[in-house]
Amino acid sequence: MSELVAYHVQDGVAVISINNPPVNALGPGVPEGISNAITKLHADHSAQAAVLIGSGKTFIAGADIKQLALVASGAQTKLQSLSPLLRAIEDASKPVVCAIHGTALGGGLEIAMSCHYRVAVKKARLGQPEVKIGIIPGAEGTQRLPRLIGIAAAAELCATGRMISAPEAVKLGVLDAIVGDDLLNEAIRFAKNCAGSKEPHPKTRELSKKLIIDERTQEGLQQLRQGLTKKARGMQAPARAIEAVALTSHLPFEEGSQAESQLFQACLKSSEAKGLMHAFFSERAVSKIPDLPKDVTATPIESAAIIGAGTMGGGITMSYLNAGIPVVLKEVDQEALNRGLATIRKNYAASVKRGKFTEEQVEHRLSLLTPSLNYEDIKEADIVVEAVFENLELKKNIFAEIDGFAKEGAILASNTSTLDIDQIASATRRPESVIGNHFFSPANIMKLLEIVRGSKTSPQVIASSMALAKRLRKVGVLVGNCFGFVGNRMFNPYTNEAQFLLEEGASVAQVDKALYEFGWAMGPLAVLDLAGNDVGWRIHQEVKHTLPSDRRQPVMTDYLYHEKRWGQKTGKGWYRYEAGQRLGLSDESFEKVIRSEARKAGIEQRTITDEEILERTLYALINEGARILEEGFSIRSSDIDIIYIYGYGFPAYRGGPMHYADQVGIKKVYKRICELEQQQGPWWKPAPLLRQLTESGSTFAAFDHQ
Ligand code: 3H9
Repeated sequence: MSELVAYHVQDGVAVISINNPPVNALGPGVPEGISNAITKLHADHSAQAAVLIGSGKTFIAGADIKQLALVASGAQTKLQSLSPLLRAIEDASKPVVCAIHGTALGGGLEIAMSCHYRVAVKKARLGQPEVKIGIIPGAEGTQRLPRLIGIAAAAELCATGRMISAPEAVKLGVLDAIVGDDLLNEAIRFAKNCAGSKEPHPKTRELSKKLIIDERTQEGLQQLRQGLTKKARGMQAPARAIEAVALTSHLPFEEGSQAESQLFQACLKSSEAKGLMHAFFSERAVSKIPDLPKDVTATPIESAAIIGAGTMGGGITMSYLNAGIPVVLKEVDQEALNRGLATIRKNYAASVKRGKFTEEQVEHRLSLLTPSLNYEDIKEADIVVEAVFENLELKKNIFAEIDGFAKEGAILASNTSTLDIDQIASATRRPESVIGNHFFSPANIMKLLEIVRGSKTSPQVIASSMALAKRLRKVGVLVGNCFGFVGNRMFNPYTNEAQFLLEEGASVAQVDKALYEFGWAMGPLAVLDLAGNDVGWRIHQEVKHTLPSDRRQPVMTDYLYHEKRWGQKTGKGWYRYEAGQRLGLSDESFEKVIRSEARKAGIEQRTITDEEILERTLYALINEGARILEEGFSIRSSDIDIIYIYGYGFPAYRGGPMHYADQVGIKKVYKRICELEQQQGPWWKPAPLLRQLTESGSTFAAFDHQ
């Protein structure tokens, strides 16, 4: 028997346990091991039934995504089919009971559905999450699940990838029973009962209930498709998952499974699968910090103090409260404090209205909040987070104050989005405790947390911030201390280029539409209006004296500021906004001003294609990303991808800007940037790393693994 799958008989029942840590993925050897165990079961007179169970913390979390990624990238040509194994389990002469704890996902659920019965502990979760990595269930999941729970419910689960709890799974009909936490013994008892039954043991593939698309189902599928056009914009897999599930209404199991297999193969070869699988592994790679000593431990964070109750401070406070961490929220005066508290309450009330939280949950969260006007009150906090206006002197003053009150060992974090952490740390007597925790707005919603290490930040403070990010349900990415860190440093050339394209003849709507259709959550000009053009102007005032004189600057910056075209907050910016509306409308008169200002600046007007818009904005992003990488401000190119997916709305199915560059081809990107340097000017100088990768025929992915 393979070491990955063990077989022993306990109390007259064969226990087949899978032991492939950490998540019992169906890597090479696991399907074979289960198959051998089923063969053994046939001949084993000491066993009247079998229990299939996962060792460690979970049942099977699905096919091995590393292997899928090899096939998706073309590095491996064939993927072993699971169908023969599923048939072998289902046709076993003795009942097979699947015992689930942790998660049964993807191929794991498909194996579970080929067993005659399924039981699980209450905390188990089940699902077909394949669409989240750009594929559909490929081992009969789209054909078996509808046979258990009907077309409408199966389509929803396969198209959204939503995981369900064990109680929901019982209700839907995926599970036969929830059992106590002594899973193995409970499952053995269940299996013995089944073995004693005279009834034939159910085979999912032979079930045919609820396989008709009646009017109600039709409506449900229609609604599902509509929802996906918004939530899964630009993606193929969800629609293909629905298509595969719907086949059960008119194709017998065998034919349906073959059709599913073809759809699965098509998805597996898509750039969407490559992008999403890259994002899956990149998200998990961010926690690996090469120079962090192995023995460093994170300080547990049991209480926090937030300085500043503005938009960011309020959102950060909610993130902590949502994670069950008590917060002292400090402001300078009662009015500002009241305003901040009112916004927090308003946001929570909206969450209750949307059904995200119950009244009780909100009450509990608010009971963890202590408003304050005194630094005295931050004394007990394990972490103090400064979230005030983006001004270096102000932040330094505040850190000097914090230093006087915070307890020894407390983490002192700044939510600065651009400023120098070392300068901020220099205002304290303990720079080793100071770190950047850059949240993204709205901070209670956005998943990214840029964690900025200063030159003196201690390994323990870094490890603690990384652990804290997980607790706050954020993706924490460690970055270096350069102006704008990773995200905003790259965003600047990206949005500049968007503005240059306007100045050369594109319209506001054209630029945004091209990038929205590429898959970004919003176009760059709409983002500037959301963030506030006054904020951009202020940052520009701080840095303009440091910029090289030959660096092209957008011509509209001062105009936007002085005309109060600050964006959504003043009802006009790049777009105009109707009262209470967030959707920007084209503003013809303003477009004329752009044309005239551009002409005044001597900029020639011409027709701009969508292709040029995409190249110039995206390549500007990639070029800066390459520079950040070679300067060591990001550990991996894939960390940059995660920052852009979770912080800036870059489409996950394109894998992030650096993965996108690999997909386009580094050589092509480099060549075009060289041309742009000639046509546009020195700010397009290619990053040396791009040249180096081009010359060695390498990629960002390969650079990460050096
Ligand atoms: C599929 O099944 C297709 C089929 O229809 C048919 C095919 C023929 N493979 O997330 P964590 C690794 S498609 C390989 O930090 P958690 C992960 O990279 C698959 N590796 O833990 C990490 O490695 P490392 C459908 C995997 O407790 C480690 O395990 N299934 C896989 O927060 C821990 O992961 C899915 O899409 C995998 N399938 O969450 C499920 N899964 O330590 C994807 C995990 O080296 N997985 N790893 O960085 C998940 O959603 C979460 O990992 C899970 C655990 C909820 C299971």
